[in-house]
Amino acid sequence: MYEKEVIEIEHLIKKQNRWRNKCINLIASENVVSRRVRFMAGSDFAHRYAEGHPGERYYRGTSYIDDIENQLKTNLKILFECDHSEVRPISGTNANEAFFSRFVKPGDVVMVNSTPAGGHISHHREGSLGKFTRNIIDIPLSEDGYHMDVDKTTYLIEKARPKLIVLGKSLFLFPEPVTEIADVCQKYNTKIMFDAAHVLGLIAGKQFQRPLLEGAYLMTASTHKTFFGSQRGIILSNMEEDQWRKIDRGAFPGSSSNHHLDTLAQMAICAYEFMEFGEQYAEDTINNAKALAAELDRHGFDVQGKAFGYTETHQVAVNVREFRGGEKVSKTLEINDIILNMNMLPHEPLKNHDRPDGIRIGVQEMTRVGMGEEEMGRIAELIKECIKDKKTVKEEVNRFRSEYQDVHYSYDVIKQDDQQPIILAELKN
Ligand code: DSN
Repeated sequence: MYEKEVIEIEHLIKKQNRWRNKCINLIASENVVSRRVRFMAGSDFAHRYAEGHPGERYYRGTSYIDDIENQLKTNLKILFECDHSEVRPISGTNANEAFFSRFVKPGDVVMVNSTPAGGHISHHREGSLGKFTRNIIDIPLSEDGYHMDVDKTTYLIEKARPKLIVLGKSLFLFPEPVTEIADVCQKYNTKIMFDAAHVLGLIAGKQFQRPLLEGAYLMTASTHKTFFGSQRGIILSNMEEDQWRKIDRGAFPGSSSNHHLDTLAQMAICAYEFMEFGEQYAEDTINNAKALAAELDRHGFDVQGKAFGYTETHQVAVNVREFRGGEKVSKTLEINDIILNMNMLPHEPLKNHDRPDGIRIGVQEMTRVGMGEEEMGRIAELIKECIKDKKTVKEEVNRFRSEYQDVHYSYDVIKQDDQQPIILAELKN
């Protein structure tokens, strides 16, 4: 009865595959997985359950996922130089909730980055954190808006004695001063949580700060922005065993039951890819972001963070108010197959959230498909032609992107005998 509808959905999936493969994809929270990882999607694990930990499951039939999950946990501990890794949350928000639910009690004071300052929705009153306490206060910022004001924050920690301070954010240009606040936090027993969703790959690639070595109590993250995917969440820490056991219960049974074994198995491959190729990838990604920022500045755009070298991450933020704001600019770019998102900037009031001044650009996906600094120059030119010169650049965007179809920093280049040709044919549809 519904076969026509099923066929229509299949068409939509294929259209999406074809479309985003022709686009310049600049959403800072996305990335692509290698073909080898993509080919593993839809394995038998997609049908299975494995609640609990490897070797102590509530279900039978889990020996292979036990082996895979153990390898992933071990490799994450190596990559992030830590004692504990929790891989069962199925998203970054799910990882945050696993922690908040076991650590934050009603009335506890928690300090966070505000939404305009880039704080993630799960850190806020309306998001996950708000389910556990309403006493949420914003971290004071320095005048430029992209850095913490360490003196004011120290003062607030002394006065408000927060139980937790949440660092790391979604508009994330520069490192957080974990080392600078570690002593005062220790003095008042304020734990530092670092949400590394955006910068996980930059940390693993050793091109960014190392929060767990600098004094963070734990690090949460999603796994698919600057890390190689698949789409999941993790928690990493060096905390004491008895504390970790509580967080562990927050992940299961607290915030998930089955933990989506299909993407877990994919993630185990992604971790190996990152161990081999991640350092170079992280370095190239940051260099590309800096190059794109400088070129956009040269074309006259109001690129944020200029006094600090624009960015130390995969992101570039631009104030496009003079072009009728982020909503208008991101729509115009989308019509031309350049995909990015509008974003509030730190100077804006919350009420601007659906018509913000800014756009946020992430270069991590285009870096993974092989683009370098020269290509960043071309992307800046295309954005300028589209927004400042009001030209249609869609055809040129598609032509340009057609030259970057392979996923680099991966084992895709190694032929898998009978399998590889099938993958290539499938993805070209
Ligand atoms: N809100 C996402 C972003 O930064 O785009 C992260 O969950």
